[in-house]
Amino acid sequence: MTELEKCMESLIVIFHQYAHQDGDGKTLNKKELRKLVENELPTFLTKNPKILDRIMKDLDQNKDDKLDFEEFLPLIAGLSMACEKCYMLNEKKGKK
Ligand SMILES: [Ca+2]
Repeated sequence: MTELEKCMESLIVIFHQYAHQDGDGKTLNKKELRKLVENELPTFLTKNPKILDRIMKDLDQNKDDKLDFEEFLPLIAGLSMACEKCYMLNEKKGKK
C-alpha cells in the first residue's frame, strides 16, 4: 500500500477502534469522541469539554448524539486543511 492508502486505512481502523468501546462499532458517542481526541489528536485539538460539545454538535448531522464515519470525516478534513495552512505559512517563512 502507498502512504496515502495507509493513512486512509488508519483513519478507518482508529475510528472503529474507538467506536467499538461501547459495543456499538458503527458510531462514536461523546465519551468515545473525547477519548479519540485525547489519545489521537493531542497536538491539534484541546480537550476542553465546551469545545468538544461544540465539535460534536457541528458534526452530528442527524442529531442522534453519535458520530458515524461520514459525520466524523469532516473533523479530520477540517483539521487537515488548518494544518495545511500552517504548513504553507511555515514554508513561506522558511524561504525568506
Ligand atoms: Ca449522528
